[in-house]
Amino acid sequence: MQNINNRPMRVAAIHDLSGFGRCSLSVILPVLSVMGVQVCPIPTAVLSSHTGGLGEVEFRDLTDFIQPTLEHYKRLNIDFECIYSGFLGSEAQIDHCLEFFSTYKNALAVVDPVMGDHGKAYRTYTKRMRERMSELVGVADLITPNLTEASMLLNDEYPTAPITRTQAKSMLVRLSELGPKYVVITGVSMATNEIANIGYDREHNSFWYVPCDYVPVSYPGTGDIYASVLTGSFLNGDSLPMAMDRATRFLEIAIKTTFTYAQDTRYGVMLEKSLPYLTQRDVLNNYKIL
Ligand code: PXL
Repeated sequence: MQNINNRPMRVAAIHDLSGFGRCSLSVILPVLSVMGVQVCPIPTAVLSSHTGGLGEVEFRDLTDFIQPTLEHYKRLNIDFECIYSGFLGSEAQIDHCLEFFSTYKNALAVVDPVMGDHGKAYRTYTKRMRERMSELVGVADLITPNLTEASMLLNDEYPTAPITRTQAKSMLVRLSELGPKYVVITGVSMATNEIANIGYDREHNSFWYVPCDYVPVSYPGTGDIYASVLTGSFLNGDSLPMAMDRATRFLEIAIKTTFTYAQDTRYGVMLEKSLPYLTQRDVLNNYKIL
């Protein structure tokens, strides 16, 4: 997709680069590229692997890289259609992301508030960082927390039981009240016995529900892939439910494909086998009204 500037849409992606385990920039780059979007990666840290159970990880913090990178881009006078932040390695990085968002005010501000999963915070996330994440969420147009992160942002107890439509809508609206006009919560166990991704578009006051096939395993990086497909889809002109549907269907393909190979789940999803799906511009309609 070309925009009015006669070039592909351009995204500044402020995330970590984890070498092994298929998450963060390692998956964000191929996903957005194959969707026809240019990614300018701004690594917040370099790690030998993700932190999800692969032992002692080599970690180099790159906090002092972000702000000078922004200064360079300002000197170059380049524009971005989207600023997209994710896993952050230190509290100061939140300030640097805020600077990025305020510099490119017209860009779509996507914040994936990567903080935890399965009801628990990631070990690199301090209490203070979790608190400050709400400031970043406050300037976002679109956020994509999983249920753990949504509960943390709202200071709610993590719901251990499936949630009702009313509870789901309440969480979406309260998250939107923090700032973002589009909210998507991923991996929600619903009282209907389905796992679904749910969304809210404040401007149109519409609530969306996209059920997913249940697979009895969980892989790291799937949140990064989901948020990236959603962002790419949005930049390509899809509506919120269409983008949610595209991201959900892609994750289903990637997860099911990987599951058939019975690989160690810590190695992430076999993106290499699934990426061709994203070159299609199918019209999807598996979304429902929540
Ligand atoms: O996918 C989220 C993520 C990103 N970056 C790092 C991680 C994780 C999840 O474990 O460890 C370094």
